[in-house]
Amino acid sequence: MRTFIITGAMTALLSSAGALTPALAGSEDVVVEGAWSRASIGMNRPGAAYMTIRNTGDTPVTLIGLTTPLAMMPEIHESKTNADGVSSMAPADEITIAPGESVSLEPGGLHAMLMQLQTPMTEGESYPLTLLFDDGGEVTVEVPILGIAARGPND
Ligand SMILES: [Cu+2]
Repeated sequence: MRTFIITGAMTALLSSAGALTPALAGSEDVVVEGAWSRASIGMNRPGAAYMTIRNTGDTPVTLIGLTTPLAMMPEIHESKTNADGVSSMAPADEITIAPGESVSLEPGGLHAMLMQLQTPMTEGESYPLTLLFDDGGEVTVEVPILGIAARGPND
């Protein structure tokens, strides 16, 4: 890490430059690893995307939403299994990732739910998924579509 000694004049310069260019608080340090989806049967049921989102920076980042041309209503969901073994899922709140930490979207837990598919999800193809962060930053990842019974990015 570099240290700058900032004079008063430089501070004024930096803050006026900041007014022109939105300062991203940390999403530029986000790395997405191991993204994958399962192929879908048609378009009537939602798809899902899984990945690991890593914050390599030194400020927290908060994931606030998703966009993709593949689905009209992509949402972050969380699956839970209750004491009776019944699984359900609900939209997750904003997900904050601390510096140096990562969050896994995986079957049975957090996932990117792709509702209102615009095209079928075909094995061997891929699609772009954009993660939106609260600092205005966006990270787009190309998600490969694996087989219908895939259980992870390497299956
Ligand atoms: Cu879901």
